[in-house]
Amino acid sequence: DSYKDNLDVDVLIVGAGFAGVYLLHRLRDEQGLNVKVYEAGTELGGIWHWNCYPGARVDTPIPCYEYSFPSIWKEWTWTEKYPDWKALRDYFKFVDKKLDISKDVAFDSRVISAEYDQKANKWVCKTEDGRTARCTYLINALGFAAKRSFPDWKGMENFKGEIHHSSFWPENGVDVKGKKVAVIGTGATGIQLSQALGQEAASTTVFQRTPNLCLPMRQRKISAEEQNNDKKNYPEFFRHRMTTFAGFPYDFSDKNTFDDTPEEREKFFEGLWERGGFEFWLATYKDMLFDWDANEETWQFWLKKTRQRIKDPRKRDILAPMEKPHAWGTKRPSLEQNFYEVMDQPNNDVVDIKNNNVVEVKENGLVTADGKFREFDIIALATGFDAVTGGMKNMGLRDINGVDINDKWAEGTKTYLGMTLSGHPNHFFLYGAQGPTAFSNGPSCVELQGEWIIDAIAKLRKENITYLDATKEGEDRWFNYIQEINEKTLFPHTNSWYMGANIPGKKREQLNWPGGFPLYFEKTREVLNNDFQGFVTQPPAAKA
Ligand code: NA7
Repeated sequence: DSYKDNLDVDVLIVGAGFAGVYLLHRLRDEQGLNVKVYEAGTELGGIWHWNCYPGARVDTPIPCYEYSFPSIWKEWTWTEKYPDWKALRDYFKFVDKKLDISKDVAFDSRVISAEYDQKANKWVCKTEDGRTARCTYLINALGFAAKRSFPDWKGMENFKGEIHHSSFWPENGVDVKGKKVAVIGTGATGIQLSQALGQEAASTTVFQRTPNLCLPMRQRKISAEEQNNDKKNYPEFFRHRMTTFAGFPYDFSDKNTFDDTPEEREKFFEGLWERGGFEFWLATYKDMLFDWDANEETWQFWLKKTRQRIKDPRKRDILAPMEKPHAWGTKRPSLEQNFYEVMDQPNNDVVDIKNNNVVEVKENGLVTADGKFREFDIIALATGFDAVTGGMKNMGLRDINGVDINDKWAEGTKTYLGMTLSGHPNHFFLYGAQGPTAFSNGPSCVELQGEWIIDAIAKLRKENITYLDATKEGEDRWFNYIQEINEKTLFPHTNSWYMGANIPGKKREQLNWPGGFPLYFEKTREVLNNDFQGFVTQPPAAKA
């Protein structure tokens, strides 16, 4: 490895997933900067390097879930509308070959501290194994799921079978044939895992705290011919995805729920349902995530569609209960293929742990609060992540006064524009706190924010600005703006990772920008066009 040495570079990027690769390519090859990447894993791909559990696949259809670089999409061909982790890994290998990425990535390089040297005007980052990188610009490209979350059950270490977190699944897979498997959690991951394992293992039992209000994926094969025909529209497609609320190929309707008659509404819902994917979530009536009555209509349609798929009445009442667990769509729905049918099989089961969680792990199984013991050979933890903020809080990041980001964020998350932090000069991050992150998909969000960061750095260099630091006022304004939008939505009423409510002790707050892509673009561009409004610069930015 040629990067086992200390570094002194223009830009250090931390993380080699969609974001890190995008920024490395553009800053290095278009701007001629000296750029290197530190990556904790052993390959490119970010979450797709870590997520290799059975059934892992994207929830965003191609060509939305890929780079808009013509040199890539013109030559790359997928086989499925929603690619799986293996296809994503192949995609990153192809990107690597085309853009020569890996030569500037130091793998096995986990950053454990990042501090600003005020004399040199440089960030100094240290890796776990003692290497140092000094850089003018520091960019965190950690993704939103860089820190795993584990339950703190008694006796975990006593389990004699295999126990794996979804994002730490063994590379060579786990042989579940003839085995009794427990899946903990029903987020996007838990649904995919149990759908896959439920067709392979002797039995799969899902421990569900909150039902996932899943949507039909409508997966299908896509031929090379079909893709080649579509490619003439790709430039327009990539332009369009940036103009939608969530960076998807569709957007909310201009109508409110009750603008339509019940018959029209039923027909509209049917159409969304049949087209599948997130259309029922993100191409629906524009008041669905704002108005309780509107939301109820969506919920009732979902309930009817889903309950009719589950024959076992007990399982039906757990997986799709008559009582609404939370406003529909305020947690990211999982896209399933045959999850409900798989769970309905007599050898599979679902346990409602809402008021009866696991309290102890024995050497051969799990005990729930009611004292019941269930025997298992394999436990799959699909318990998610300290999402959105966990990654940045986990890398020893300090501001110019030495204040740790954990202390800075102890009373609540503050950022400016979801890309910078006060007291962190020349430091950018993306696909994290207070950006469109959770209400989006990786590639789209990365290109939206990445483009801003690239333009900001270009402007700094052009105007010979050596120091760019967000003000506290800027952070407060961004924070208040998020609250203002968020309070109008139904999101704050639900416990979700969007709200930081999945981690015990984590402050409950909207961690994402809930205003959609177009408004985000407008607000962030305004700052660039107004000489870094909300930042302190040295020397002061030139007036336009
Ligand atoms: P999520 O969406 O955070 O899901 C985690 C699941 O695990 C969720 O159902 C949780 O229940 C459950 N959970 C978490 N901790 C526990 C404990 N201690 N006991 C029982 N159950 C628990 O993570 P995913 O990996 O599925 O997906 C993350 C995102 O990645 C996803 O939205 C996609 O965008 C891709 P809860 O719902 O909190 O009651």
